[in-house]
This record gives sequence, structure tokens and C-alpha cells, in this order.
Amino acid sequence: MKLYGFFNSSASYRVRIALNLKGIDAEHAGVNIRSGAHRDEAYTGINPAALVPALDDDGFRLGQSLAIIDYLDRKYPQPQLIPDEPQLRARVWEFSTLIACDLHPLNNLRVLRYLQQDLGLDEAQKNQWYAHWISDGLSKAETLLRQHGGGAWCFGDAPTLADCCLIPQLANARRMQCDLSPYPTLTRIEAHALAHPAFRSAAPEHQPDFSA
Ligand SMILES: N[C@@H](CCC(=O)N[C@@H](CS)C(=O)NCC(=O)O)C(=O)O
Repeated sequence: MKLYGFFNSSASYRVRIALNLKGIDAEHAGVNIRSGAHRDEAYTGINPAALVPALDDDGFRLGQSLAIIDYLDRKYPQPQLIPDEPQLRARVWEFSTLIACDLHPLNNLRVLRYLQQDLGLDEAQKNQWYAHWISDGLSKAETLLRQHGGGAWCFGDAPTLADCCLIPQLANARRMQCDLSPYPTLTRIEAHALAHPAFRSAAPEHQPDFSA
């Protein structure tokens, strides 16, 4: 199995966590999104969306981090990351898609570059955009977990897809020096997760293509 990704891509980071939790030793294939390698034909032939990550499981190629984690969860059911119980499952999806569909796309590299290169925003304005959407998304995530979460992880006493989405998003926010003090529930879960080897070794700084 091979995972195409980039060290500080949070969508790749989600899948690395899931692979680690399941004890799957996937080969790492670095795709440098800063230099535009994800738009090269060599990669768009693998993932037509021209985004990382993509999984290659013995010739079965799949993009979209949440689809990849769902696939892994079906194929390697232990530990289970997407619960069966209908209401818990729905909560996990609600939280995960808040991060992955509502928050993350607004702050993606191509969006930030478009703001600067095409619309002429300066660095401070771009950072303001970033911080605005982080604060909007994380405050909703914090409220959701205060209302419906509980336990050491987002939902209970074992990690789920929700934790795979949360931790990379917080890493992005920290990298962009966003204030995380308004989100004590999220940062408590983050501290717990980062003590877990599967989460720690999935972090950007531990990837073979890491560069400062
Ligand atoms: N919905 C996709 C999002 C993937 C995505 O946005 N990946 C980012 C890195 S985290 C990317 O490839 N960005 C390149 C760009 O914006 O040009 C998923 O979950 O896999």
C-alpha cells in the first residue's frame, strides 16, 4: 500500500493517523504541493482531483481523505474509526465534515494563493482570512463537542474519524499562529492525542519529506 501525501497537508495527516492506528505500514510517496507537483500529469493520473492525499492499494487508487479512511476502516476493521451505532456514527460524521468540508477548504493552499496572486491580498489580509475561518470553524467544533462529546477523545474513550480530522486541523492553526485559547475542549483532546504514538508519528515533523 502506498500513500501519496505531503508532510504538512492536514488531509494527508488524517490518513497517516488512521494508518498508524490500524498498524498498516504504507509506503510514503511525497508530492510537493508547494512546488505544484500535485498538478503534474504523473500525479493527476493517480488522483484526478489534483489534491493530496491519494491511496494506492495494489492498483486500487483512491482520493479524498475521508473516503480513504472509510475504505481502510472497512478493509481493516480494528480498531474501528467509524462506529456502527447510528447516533454515534452520525455525530462522528457531523464533526468530521464540519472540519473537512466546512472549515478546511476555505484555508487550502490554492485558495490562499488565489487570494494573494489573483485578487491581490497582502500577507496580513491573507492571514486575517485564515484566522477568521479558523475561528469560525473551531468555535463551532468546540460547541459541538461540549454539547455532544465526552471522554478522552472527541466521542468517547477511543479515537475515531473525528479525532483524525481534528488534530491535523489544530496543527494547521498552530502553524499559522492562531489563538487556540477559546477552545479548551479541542486542545484538551489534542494534548491527549499527541501523547498517543499513532498520532505523534503521523505529525508533519516526523515525515520523510519534512522541511522547515
Ligand atoms: N477533500 C480533500 C481535500 C484535499 C486537499 O485539499 N489537500 C490539500 C492539502 S491538505 C492540497 O492538496 N492542496 C493543494 C492545493 O490547494 O493546491 C480530502 O479530504 O482529501
